[in-house]
Amino acid sequence: MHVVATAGHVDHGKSTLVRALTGMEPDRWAEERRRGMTIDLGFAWTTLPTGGTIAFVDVPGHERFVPNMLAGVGPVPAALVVVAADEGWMPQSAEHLAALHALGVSHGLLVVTRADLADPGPASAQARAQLAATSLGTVESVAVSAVTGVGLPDLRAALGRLVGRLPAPQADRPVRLWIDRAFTIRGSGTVVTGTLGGGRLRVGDRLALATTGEPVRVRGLHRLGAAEQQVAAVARVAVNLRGTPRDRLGRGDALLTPGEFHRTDLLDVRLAGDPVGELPATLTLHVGSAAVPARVRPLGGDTLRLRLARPLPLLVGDRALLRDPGRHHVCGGVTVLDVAPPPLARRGAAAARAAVLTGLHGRPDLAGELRRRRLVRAGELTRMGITGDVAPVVGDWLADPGHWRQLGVRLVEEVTAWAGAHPLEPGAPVEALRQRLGLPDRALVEALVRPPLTLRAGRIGVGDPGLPEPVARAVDRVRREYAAHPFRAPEADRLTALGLGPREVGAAVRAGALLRLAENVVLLPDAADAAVRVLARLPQPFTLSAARQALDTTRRVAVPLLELLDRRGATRRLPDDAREVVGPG
Ligand SMILES: Nc1nc2c(ncn2[C@@H]2O[C@H](COP(=O)(O)OP(=O)(O)OP(=O)(O)O)[C@@H](O)[C@H]2O)c(=O)[nH]1
Ligand SMILES: [Mg+2]
Repeated sequence: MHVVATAGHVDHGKSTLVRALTGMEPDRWAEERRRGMTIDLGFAWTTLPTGGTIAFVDVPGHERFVPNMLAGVGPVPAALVVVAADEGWMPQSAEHLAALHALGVSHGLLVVTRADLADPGPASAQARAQLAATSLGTVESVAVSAVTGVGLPDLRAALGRLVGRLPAPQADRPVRLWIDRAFTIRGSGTVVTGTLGGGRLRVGDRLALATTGEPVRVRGLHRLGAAEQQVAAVARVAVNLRGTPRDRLGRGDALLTPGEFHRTDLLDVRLAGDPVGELPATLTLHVGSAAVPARVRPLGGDTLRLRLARPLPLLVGDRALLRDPGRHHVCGGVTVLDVAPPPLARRGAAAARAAVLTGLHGRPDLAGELRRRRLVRAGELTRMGITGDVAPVVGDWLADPGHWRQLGVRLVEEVTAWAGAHPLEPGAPVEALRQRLGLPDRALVEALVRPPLTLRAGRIGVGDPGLPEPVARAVDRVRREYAAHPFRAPEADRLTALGLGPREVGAAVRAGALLRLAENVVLLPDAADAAVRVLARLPQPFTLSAARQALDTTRRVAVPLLELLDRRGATRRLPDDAREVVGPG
């Protein structure tokens, strides 16, 4: 299916033309038929001689209803520009064309209607000249009369050629369905309609509302009035939502594939149109079917920062337009450059930002985005419409290669500085390094570790982070001195004499080089297993005194050592305070 919108001045015969082509009534409201004027969007469809289906979004021409017109045109890639032979080019012909141009619509036809009332030649020439200067460029033109039927077969053939030129739909993309109508059907509940430009909808899908983020569930789908299990882009579609009250949504909201879009109320854009310095402070941004008040801040050149009255699910490269509703004036077309721009706090920040934006063109540029953001989650970029093939540094973190190398160098510096300041600690804690480097995730710090850095137990050191060198030497001396009496703990002053003050003892214990039994009571770490072997040779159960003698040590050591072995489950304390070694069986 293809979707084409009408455009043109009030009363120039848009709805009559759609009716003649489709046999369907685009003016749905009684008031529209009574007044002979379209107020809101209308929808109708037909089969082309080529076999394809074409759906029309029929828009109102009256100047009061331009916002409705924009909601219909926003998500549609092609337009039928309608001009009446007997009236020629008129103000809303111009405003509608300005809107199509601002949105970058590049596919269309010129239809000169009411050709039975006047020679279509002059109106056609006039309109073609206007179109030629816009994104539509040179288009086919057809003169028709809905009264006599003249030109309608030619128009059908031209429509076949037009839709043949439209870009192929991308059905594998996430869904962003801009809602253009919302209503209630008794017995079914809330129904929304829209032009599905990309992606695929299925009954049962879970989607999210763009405005509030709240989840919704697809209960039923209609395409061209018929129920379907799934609908792929491009299509006009009606979606019945399960359990979502009608007042939760409306035109300008969107149904989104959950988690796939970044919603933003702050964006940087390029404006093609009026000089940015002369814009009013508040304008309306039209994108998709949405119309949202926007505070306008010129940055420099043709770039602006927009602060929206409510967040929208926008992608880099989206086309939108800015309009001044008071003056009935399309200020220009907007290309979204950045949907997550940095704050402009410092003086001169706006000018600096404008300089950055000069290099942006709204085409997703992953390498450039990484250069500017330096470190960002891949999912975050995808949600902004920026995809590409770059391997993450860890998890889904993407890094600018230059920045990543520099972080690696800084990490070595920080670890070295830490080792200087804390010579007895086995390396710097990852969390402390994360803070020093200002990184958002510890996994990034760990991913930066490469020789000569080593990571062990949540700390990063240079070389072996286990045991600081002076402590290792002192522990060695203890080992030599106590080899013959492995259960005799050195007294505090003996430890000090061996170079093990309280801080060094702490470092050795943390590194597992000494076993602490109690304050100032340390043994070598293998002493515990050795003790179990000695105790196992005693008649079971044994007393504290028997253990002390067998281990050739004092109560000062024996009491906490046995308690440690109890805790480890190597020995068991009996009710009469005797113990037994817990056998391997
Ligand atoms: N004679 C003649 N009258 C036409 C033709 N097409 C439309 N009309 C008449 O022109 C008037 C306006 O037609 P519409 O189709 O309502 O015009 P429109 O462009 O949809 O108007 P809006 O929706 O209000 O912008 C109606 O009275 C139509 O009958 C035509 O080809 N020949
Ligand atoms: Mg109409």
